[in-house]
Amino acid sequence: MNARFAWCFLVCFLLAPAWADQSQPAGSAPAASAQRRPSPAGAEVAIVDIKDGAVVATTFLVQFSVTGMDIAPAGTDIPNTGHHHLLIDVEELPDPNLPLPKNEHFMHFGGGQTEVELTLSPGEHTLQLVFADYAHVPHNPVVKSVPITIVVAEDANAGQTDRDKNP
Ligand SMILES: [Cu+2]
Repeated sequence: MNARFAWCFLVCFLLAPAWADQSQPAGSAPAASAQRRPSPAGAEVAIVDIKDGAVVATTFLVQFSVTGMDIAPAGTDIPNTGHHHLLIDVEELPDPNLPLPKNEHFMHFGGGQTEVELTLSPGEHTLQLVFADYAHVPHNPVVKSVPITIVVAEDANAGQTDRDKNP
């Protein structure tokens, strides 16, 4: 009786720390949703000076703003910070519990950049900003802009918005 109790006690005592260790982030990532960084109420990102329906040249400048949070480069885990992502022709946001993909539809600005000179094919395109943390995972709740549709004109000079880049 006592021996059995002691055995049980020993097993529990030895195994408990092992289970506890598995819940630490050191190993493979557990439930990613628990890891998402919070965003403060009222945090916003926006595309500056390009309105929904705007006609732009094939090469044009897109500038990003963020309010209520600060920019930190990817890999730097500071509360209330993140970096911009420009989503091009993405109809539906991917699972916010996972890092944003990296491809021609998901541009990362992990260096903390706040603008990009884009070159797109003529026709309609959608643009949307999503802010994400040091590990490219969107905050909770997700800080994103309303998607806008732009029309890239055939004529490189048509609709030039900010600067005249084609002398
Ligand atoms: Cu990123």
